[in-house]
Amino acid sequence: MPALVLLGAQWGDEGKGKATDLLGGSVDYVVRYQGGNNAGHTVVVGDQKYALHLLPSGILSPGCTPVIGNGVVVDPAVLLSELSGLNERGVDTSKLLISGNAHLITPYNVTVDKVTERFLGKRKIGTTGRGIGPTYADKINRVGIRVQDLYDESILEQKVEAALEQKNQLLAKVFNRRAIESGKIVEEMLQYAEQIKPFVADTTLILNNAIDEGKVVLFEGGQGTLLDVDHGTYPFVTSSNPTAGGACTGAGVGPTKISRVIGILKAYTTRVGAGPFPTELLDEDGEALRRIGGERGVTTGRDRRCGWFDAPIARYATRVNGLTDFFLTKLDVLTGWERIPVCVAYEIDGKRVEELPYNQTDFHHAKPIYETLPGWSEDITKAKTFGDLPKNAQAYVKALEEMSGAPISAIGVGPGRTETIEIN
Ligand code: 2SA
Ligand code: GDP
Ligand code: MG
Repeated sequence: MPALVLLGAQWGDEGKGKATDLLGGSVDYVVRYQGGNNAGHTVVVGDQKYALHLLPSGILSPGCTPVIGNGVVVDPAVLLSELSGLNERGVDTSKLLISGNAHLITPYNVTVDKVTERFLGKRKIGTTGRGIGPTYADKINRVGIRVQDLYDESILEQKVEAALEQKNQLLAKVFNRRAIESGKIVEEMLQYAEQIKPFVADTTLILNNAIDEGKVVLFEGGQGTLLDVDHGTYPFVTSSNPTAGGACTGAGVGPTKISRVIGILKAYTTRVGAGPFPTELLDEDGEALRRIGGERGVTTGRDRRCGWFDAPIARYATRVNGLTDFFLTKLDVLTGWERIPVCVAYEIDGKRVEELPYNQTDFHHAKPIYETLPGWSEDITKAKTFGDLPKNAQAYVKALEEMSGAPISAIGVGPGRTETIEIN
């Protein structure tokens, strides 16, 4: 199993951090391939809780080399503060590798993100305000600043000037804001350069060599399938490709090298930010899922929207990612419901639709068609094998597996490393 991808099958926050950490002991490299510090990956080790934003979750496994791939956008100030936060807690971060081709989030990208959201008003996306979208926009517009630019002052100056030329006009004319001085930005960026230098490497070469030598490389997705800029609920998406193909472009590894793609799937559904969400619950069930599941943004602290499990979403994730298997998470959160509705298809304009519609308007109109499964009341957090689960919990897992199009190979019954049932 030389290279595998682990990604979110829904709208993010499925428990990717825990799953990556769980595999961390048996992998040599954990690689982030997209997104940036918009991500919030929680890992609970014993009584210690870590919230990782930019760094790969594998950083907590001593034998593992964490890698920030070329597809990631890096806020250098956040990077350094996340590293020092971990160092203070005794975590060794010296093995970190960062691609010289990764793009940098600059202060003006953060400003543009926040100002744009304010400008959109009630049509806003609900971004994390971390400058993610504007940084990817600069990358695609070919005015981005890359990690390697920190080590050539004259190039850095030219690139920052070019990037600011249009932006300053936009900020002045549209948003009525003062121009941003390129000199100040360059000065700030250069402050970070020396501290980051030891980590900068040709990560594509290192990862390809590692795979060829039979080392195990895990690509850790941020956000989730439905937040993918191509395959998600556009425009209510993030500006990168969390789907499996993103691992290839975001790390420089060919698809023939990847043999397993794991979808992390929550036993119910959540999303944070704006956009369609057919099974969303605006009643006390939604409130209970939020409370019991602790559904609050790890980066922004926003309440997550909660709803029942949506099988067309899981099937879609299987399809667009070529999933080999699922890790089902947070099954314990559903303990105590007498009956649990599961969305099996949608009704759209009077017709039954089995698959996620590609048409945005249709998805906005989709009404869930539910099947209701019997619940369980027994505590399942101590379950170690599938057989330890109450019969109705077993039936719930089996029903989800049947509907989702790929086998479930692990089940989360609590946030801790050991609160996992592995199915062979
Ligand atoms: P952005 O900031 O441009 O990526 O926002 C665009 C949309 O992507 C959503 N998004 C997320 N959704 C779930 N979890 C994320 N990470 C944090 C967490 C979120 C938080 O783990 O809880 O703390 O709020 C994440 N990052 C981006 C975002 O909500 C927008 O809908
Ligand atoms: P990620 O972004 O996909 O890594 O997920 P988050 O960390 O944003 O949110 C998942 C939350 O669920 C975190 O608080 C985890 O500690 C927690 N978690 C993960 N797996 C389980 C599980 O099986 N049961 C419970 N109760 N909590 C879990
Ligand atoms: Mg998260």
